Amino acid sequence: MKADSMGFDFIGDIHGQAGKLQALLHKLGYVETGKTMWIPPQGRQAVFLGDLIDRGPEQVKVVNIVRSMIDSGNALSIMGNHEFNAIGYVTERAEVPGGFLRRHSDNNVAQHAEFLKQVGEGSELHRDMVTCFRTLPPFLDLGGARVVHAWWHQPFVDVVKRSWPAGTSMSEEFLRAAYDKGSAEFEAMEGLTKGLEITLPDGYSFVDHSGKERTEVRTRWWMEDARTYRDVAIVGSEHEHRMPETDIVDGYLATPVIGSPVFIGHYWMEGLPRLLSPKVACLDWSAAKAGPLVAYRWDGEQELDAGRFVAAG
Ligand SMILES: [Mn+2]
Repeated sequence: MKADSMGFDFIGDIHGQAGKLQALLHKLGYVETGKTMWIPPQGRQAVFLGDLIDRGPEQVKVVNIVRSMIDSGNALSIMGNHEFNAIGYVTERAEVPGGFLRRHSDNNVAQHAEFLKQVGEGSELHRDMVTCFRTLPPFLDLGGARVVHAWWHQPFVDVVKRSWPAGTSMSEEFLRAAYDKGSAEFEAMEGLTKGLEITLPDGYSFVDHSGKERTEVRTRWWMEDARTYRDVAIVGSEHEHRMPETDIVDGYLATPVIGSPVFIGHYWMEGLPRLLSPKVACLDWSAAKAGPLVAYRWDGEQELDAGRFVAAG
C-alpha cells in the first residue's frame, strides 16, 4: 500500500492506559480479532506518536497491542522520550562499570518504576521490549504529514537521517552517541523527543505534572511571533499566570512549520482537543492521568481540521 493513498489515524501518548487505547481503537472503527490484534478500516493505518510506556497500569498490554499492529502492517510507531529513556536505562556505559547511559538516579528510577515492575526488571520480556523500542524511529515523514514526539526541527531530523538509516534498528554506535552530551546525535534526540526547553529568569520556577519543581520550561516552538516567556511557556494552567511577561533573553527558537502538517505528542495538554495551529496538532491530552486518549483522523488535508479529533476515555 502506498503511503499517499492511505488515511492515517495518529494516536497520542498512551502511557500504559490499555483501556483507553482499546476504547479509542473501537471508536476509530478498528476491529479486535485476537488478544492484541486490531484491524483498521479499509485503507487506514494507525500511527502511534510514542510514550507507550511509564506511569499507567497496563504497559505490557499496550506495547503488545502496538507491536502486533506494527508486525501485521496495521500500524507504525515513532519513539517517545520514555522509550528512549528505557533503552538508555538498561545499557551499560563502556567507560563506567556498573553505570548506565541513563543514570539510575532517584528521579529516573521513580519515573520508570511502574514499567520495571510490570515487565519484570531484567527479564526476557524486558530485554525483548527494549529491543523492540530500538526499532522505533524518532520521526516519520509520511509524505503529506510528519510525526515526531516533541519537536520537528529539520537540522535534528537531518542528523538522524545521516547516522540512523531509515527502516533499521538504532545501532549501538548511534545509541552511545545519543547519550554523549554535546554530540550532534545527543542534541538531535533530546530535541526531537523532548522538545525545546528554555531556562526561566532568576527567581522563577513552576511545579510540573509529576510534582517536581523546575526552572526550565517546555516551549511552543511552532509560535513565530512569540516575545515573552508567558507566550511560549507550556506549563499547567494553574502556573501560567506565574510565567514572566518579560522578553525572552535567549534560547527560544521559533520553528515555523512550512510544508506538510506536523503531529506531536508529549505536552500534557488540558481541556478539549484543539489545534495548536493550522499545521500543528498535539495529540497528548494527558491520557496518562485523567485526560482522554486522543487521535486525529487524517485524510491528506494540508490545513488541519479540529473536527477530526477523536477522543476516548
Ligand atoms: Mn508523554
